[in-house]
Amino acid sequence: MKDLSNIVSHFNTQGTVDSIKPLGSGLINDTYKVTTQEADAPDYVLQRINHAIFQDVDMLQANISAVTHHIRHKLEAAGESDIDRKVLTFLDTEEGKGYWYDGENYWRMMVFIPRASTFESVTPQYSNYAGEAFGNFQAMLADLPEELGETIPNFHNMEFRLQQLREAVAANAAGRVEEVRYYIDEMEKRADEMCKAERLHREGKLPKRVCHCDTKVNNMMFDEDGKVLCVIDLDTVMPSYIFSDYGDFLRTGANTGDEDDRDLDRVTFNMEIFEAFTQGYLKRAKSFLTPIEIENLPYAAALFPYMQCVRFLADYINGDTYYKIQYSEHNLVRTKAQFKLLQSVEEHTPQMTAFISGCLG
Ligand code: GN1
Ligand code: MG
Repeated sequence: MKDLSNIVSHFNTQGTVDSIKPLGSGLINDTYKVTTQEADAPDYVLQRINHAIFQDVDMLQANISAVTHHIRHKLEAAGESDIDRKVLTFLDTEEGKGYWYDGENYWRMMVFIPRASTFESVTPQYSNYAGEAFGNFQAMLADLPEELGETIPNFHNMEFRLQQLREAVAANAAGRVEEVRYYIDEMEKRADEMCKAERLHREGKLPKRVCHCDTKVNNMMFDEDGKVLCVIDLDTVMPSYIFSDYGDFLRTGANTGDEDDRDLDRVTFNMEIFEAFTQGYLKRAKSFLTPIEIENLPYAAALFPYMQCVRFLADYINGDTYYKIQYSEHNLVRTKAQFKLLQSVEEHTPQMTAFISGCLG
């Protein structure tokens, strides 16, 4: 706490720090809530940036700053109220930088959004708002003047993720390959189909747009009435296929179980959530999406459980070097749960396709 207060003291905050406590359940960065004593001073969020993963912190913070300023201007121009709760506000350090380097770690701070909640699962109604919110998010960023960097190169590139899995299998660093052979084979069976986005892009048929790329359901802030205030966790905002945002929300929001559920009977794809989310998303996004993007939304719904399965599996094989884990087979449990979800999504493909056609009619 003493060290953390010292870090906070390098930022231009208001008020006196009262407490600093861990916040949220992210798998990558360490997040804390900084509470201030005075009623008229805001509370803050302090984050230690995972520098092993986000290696170019200048690029990271430049992306986030471009995106948050652009959204703020859009909200102002639209005459929106309550803007401070609808876009994140990052603090500068006393030297005017967006982060503080303490010689070992990189830290940043933002204003804590009051009276807002995050959820690990959502109702159909909330999903509908979430769909609209991601559609809006992409629409607002469509005319971003800055070109964003890839904060994690090839982040949602399926060919690259498969290559990482194959490298992990070849190295077999933790001696776990035989144990997971079934899942490796299941991933390989689908590899060609799942790399479709990369092929379409190479053929000039699929654009990259500014996307959020981590649209887990718990990365959205909801207000007291269940309306989406804003999308948080902006580290991975970068050019990608719209499939990223559409697919990763469904991967988390439409899963009836948990991302790391041990009970696979709980893990299924919830079509009610799918329908509500898709309806909200298309309401906002159909005006700018191309027919190929729309036609491939069911593919996107499968791609993200698949990609996450490949990533968890590779990390398990590597001996758990990327994701935070709580117990030794955690990444294997996650792999199995994502695979079960993928199978459920696959069963629903014809229904998804039919529903999407209906939304366009
Ligand atoms: C990570 O930071 P967090 O927990 O929101 C990961 C995502 C994964 C997710 C799986 C930078 O997100 O890509 O989908 O875990 N972020 C990074 O839960 O790898
Ligand atoms: Mg998060």
